[in-house]
Formats: sequence, structure tokens, C-alpha cells
Amino acid sequence: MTDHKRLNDWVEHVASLCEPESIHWCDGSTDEYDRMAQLLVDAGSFHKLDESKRPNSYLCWSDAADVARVEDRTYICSENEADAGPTNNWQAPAEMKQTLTGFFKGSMRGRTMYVIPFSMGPVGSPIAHIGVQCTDSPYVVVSMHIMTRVGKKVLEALGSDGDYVPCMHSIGYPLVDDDGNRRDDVPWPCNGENKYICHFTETREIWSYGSGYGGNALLGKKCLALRIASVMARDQGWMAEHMLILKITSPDGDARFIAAAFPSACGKTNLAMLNPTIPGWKVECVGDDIAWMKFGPDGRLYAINPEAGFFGVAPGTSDKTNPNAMASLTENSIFTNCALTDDGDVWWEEMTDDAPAHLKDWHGKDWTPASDKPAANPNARFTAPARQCPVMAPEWEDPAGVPIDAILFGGRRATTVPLVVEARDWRHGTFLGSVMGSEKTAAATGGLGQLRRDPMAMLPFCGYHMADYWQHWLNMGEKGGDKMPRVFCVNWFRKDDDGRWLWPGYGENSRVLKWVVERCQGKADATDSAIGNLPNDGAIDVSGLDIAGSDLETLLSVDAQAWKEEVSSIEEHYAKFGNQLPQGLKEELADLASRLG
Ligand code: O2Y
Ligand code: MN
Repeated sequence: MTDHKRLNDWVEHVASLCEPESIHWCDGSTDEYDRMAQLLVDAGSFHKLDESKRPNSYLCWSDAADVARVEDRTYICSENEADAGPTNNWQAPAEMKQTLTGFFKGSMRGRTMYVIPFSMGPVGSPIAHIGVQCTDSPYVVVSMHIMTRVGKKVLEALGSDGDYVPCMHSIGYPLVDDDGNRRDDVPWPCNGENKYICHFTETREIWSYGSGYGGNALLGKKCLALRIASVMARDQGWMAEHMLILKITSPDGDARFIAAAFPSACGKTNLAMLNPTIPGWKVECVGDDIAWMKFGPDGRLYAINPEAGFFGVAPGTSDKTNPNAMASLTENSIFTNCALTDDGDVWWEEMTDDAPAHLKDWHGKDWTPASDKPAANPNARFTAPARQCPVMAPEWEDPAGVPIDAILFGGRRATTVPLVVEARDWRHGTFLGSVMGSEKTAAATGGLGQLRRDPMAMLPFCGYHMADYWQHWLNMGEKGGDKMPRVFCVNWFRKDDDGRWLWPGYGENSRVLKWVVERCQGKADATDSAIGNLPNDGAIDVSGLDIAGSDLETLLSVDAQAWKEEVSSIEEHYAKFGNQLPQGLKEELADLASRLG
């Protein structure tokens, strides 16, 4: 209980609907975390990892039908369908609430309801916002302890009348039925038939039912920090973006902050904590997934990472691809759907060159390298405190945020899109973000790389009409004028006709970041081209890198024919947004077409 009457009334309302056996207000303490983890061990949900190998860490395996965000079960419930736009599932709020009230009725019977007050961002920061999640999942409680700031300090910041986003969550697996009959619990309770992740954008509420996994259940992350926050940001004049934030310092000590949006499977976490290969340059991490940006007193955009932890994809993460992520999860971490080694540690595909001779896979079954299925689920996750990352920037918890110098948009494009191009101005940058996308891997499409446009990497996360979101970007540019960050488009994934990578990626991407910083410093020249400002010859520092001059030329040139095809593809993409497409973006597309001739 608190002295916040509205909050108490809401918690009482949720309890009377869901009928839990007891209510626990989370205080965010270590003691609470430990008790909750032990409860999960006793229930058979958590496996405690070997204390000498992975101190204070746990592994759990989810239900095989609850392994990822469920985009087809995710809804934007605005009063008008048109406000959700063509890229979101929509249902009227009253209808959805009626349906879900039926599901939530009695859904927590036999369980404890946890009330989690959490802050997205440093508690008390003018850029931060508060949420309160009611949930019947202790897995959610421990995960929220890592991913957000939880507990008493949040209630204090809320005071007796502060604003918060109410987040109602139930896994939908009551232990007592309507007739009072009790059933046994299972290691990963969830609802096998119904899952709903709903956002009531006008009233700023989140209702999530049926799933205990990741973005469906840790409601501070995608639900609050992106879908609801994007609507708040539109209404209040700020930006809630699916972006990492990094700090980069040049050898002369000049530090710059860069925010970057990438669709999934583009190495976002790797870039956020990259080890630069160019001598004297330093990269530090502020955040790996989400950026909230508000205008500061000097008129610049200041960003915070609203999260306190990493919920990263485990498979593919290794000491080679991301040693800093590996160092972040050496202790105090939760692993979901990874494999278990015989000596009580975790393993996933590509963690080491050679797989262990024997494992328990994510189904708990015996596994050997001869098995035809992966040992870890491809969407297996680590949940680790950000403070454990060896390259966190000292400013990462600064309540004032960090001033953003540049914004990068990236995607996975085998052809057409150069290694880096700078937008001519904010409006052109908004255009580049609105058309960005990734090719699905050939494996996923049966051989053909198929392009999926994912504007600003916000396709599954924008809480309103995507075209209005672009208009909001343009409006922000009008307001911020020449103080807005420079915008760049990057592509680490170019291939030649034989499928050979043209760019080495990983730490070598620091060479591109260096050019970005030099553009911000006014030190590097660029050439105006049909698609934007390209690096001049020799401007990308490739000293010590074994790269053919012809490859570099391909990486930094404009294939006019391919771009003409791109224009047609953008026209198709834009056509989905009808009349709501901002005039400024129509003009940018026309300008591109005319520059291409
Ligand atoms: O699969 C999930 O539930 C989580 S998805 C996710 C997790 C961390 C960071 N980003 C994402 C994403 O889908 O962008
Ligand atoms: Mn993400």
C-alpha cells in the first residue's frame, strides 16, 4: 500500500478482478530478489547454475509455445481504428476490455499477485516515466528487478498523486478453478489458448494476458517504453525510439553520443558495446535497445536509456562477437531457453567454437553435437544488469541524459544501400528512416532475400499510425532546427555477386563511426550524391584493414539502376499509408527520383 489513492484503488480493482490468494508489494530489495528466485527454484521453474561458474544466476526453460513476442496477438486499442494505422492490429478499447475482463476474471486464483512499481529511466529524471505492473509471475518480478528500477524509491518519486502507467499482467494459468478445485502448477505456466498484448493508447494502460515471455510480459520494455511512450512522446513533444545509445571518444578526448536504430538480427547489441579497432578511439555503452529523447535547456536532444538491464539474444553471442556482452552476464543473470552444460553452466549456439559433448537442450532433453536441432532456442535470452557491462559510459545513469550528436539508421541489405551515407538535413534523414529495412535471410525465404521495410525499426513498436509518427519526426525537426542530430544510414551487410561479405563488420564498424564523428566535428568532407552525402575518397579510415580498393568503391558508390528500382519499391511501401503520408516525405521521394534522372 502507498498513500497514492489512485494507485491503491487500481491495485484493489485488479485484485478483485483476478482474485489472487495474496498481494505482495515489491520493494526492489536484494532480499526480495533472492526469495523470489528461491521460490522459482522450489517450483521447478528455475535451475540454479553452478555458483563457481555463474554466481547467483539461473536458467529456465519456457513452454515451447511461449518463446517470443507475439506480434499477431499484439493490439493497439485506440478509439478510432484509423489512429492505429495500417501496420498495427486494432480493436476498439471497450470491446477489447470486455473480452479481456472475461479472461482476467479469476486468472490469478491460487497465486500471489505482485505489485511492481518501476521507473523507466533513473528515478526522478525529468526524462523518465513510471509504471506499475500487477503480475502473477515471479519470473516477471525477478526480470523486472534487472531490467528496470523497482520498489520503494519509485513509490517515493510517485508521491501521493504522481502519474504512472498501469500495467495489468496475468499468465492466465489459475491454480484454482471456478468450482474451487485446485490443480498443480507447471514449471512455465502460461495460457495455451489465448494470448493478448493490448495497449490502450488514449488512457495509457497496458493489459497483457496469457504469456510469461519477454516483451509480452516485462511490460516496461516494448509495451511501455515504446508503444505507449511513442504516443506520450507525440503528445508531449519528445521521442521514444527503438535505438541503442553509444558514447564515442576520439583520441583528442572529444566525446560524442550516437543513437542508432536497427531492425532485429542486425547486431544492435554488438554495436552498442563495440570494441573499436582504430587505435585511440573508445566506444562506451549508454543503452542497447531503447532511447527516450527530450529537448534540453540548450535546445538539443538529450537521451536516456530507460532500461537498467539487457535482454539480449544469446545464440550468436560469444567472446568473438561481443566480449562485453559476455562479460556482462558472468553473474547475477537469468538465462531463458539456453542449454544446460553437465557442469551446471549455460551454453548456446556459437558461444564457443566447439559445442560441448553433452548438454540438456532447452526442452530439458539430452543433446549432443550430432543432434539435428539447436541446443538453445534461437530466441534464447540472457537478462543481465547493465551495470555489469565493462564498457558502460559513466553517464549512462545521468538523469539529465546525454546530448545526441548523430542518429544512425541501419538494416541488412546485400545490395544497393552503401556502407554509410549522410542525410542532407533532418527531413531527408526522416525519409531515410522511413524507408529503412532488412532482407530476411535466404534461409528464411527459401533462397530469395526478401526486403521487409521496418521504418525506424519501429514497425512492431509504434503505438499509432506510422505516417503520423513520421509527421512527428518532421515536427521535431521544425522545433529543434539546426540543433537536431545529424542523420546517417549505415549498412554493414553488403555482399558481392558471389555472396561474399564486402565489409568485415563488428569492431571494424568503428571506422564508419569515426567518419560520423568527423562529420559532426566538421572535420570530414563529403560528396553530395543522388542519395545523400557520401564519404570522399580516403575519408573512411581503412589503415591496417585488408580490404580491396574495388570493394570499398562498391561499398561507397551509387548504383543508379538499383536505386531506380528502390524508388519503385519505396512508392509501393508509401502507398500503404495513403493520404496520411507527410508531404515532406512525398517531396523527398520525388527529389530522389529526379536526382537519379
Ligand atoms: O522475443 C522477445 O520477447 C523479446 S524481443 C526483443 C528483446 C530485446 C530487445 N529487442 C527485442 C526486439 O524484438 O526488438
Ligand atoms: Mn529491440
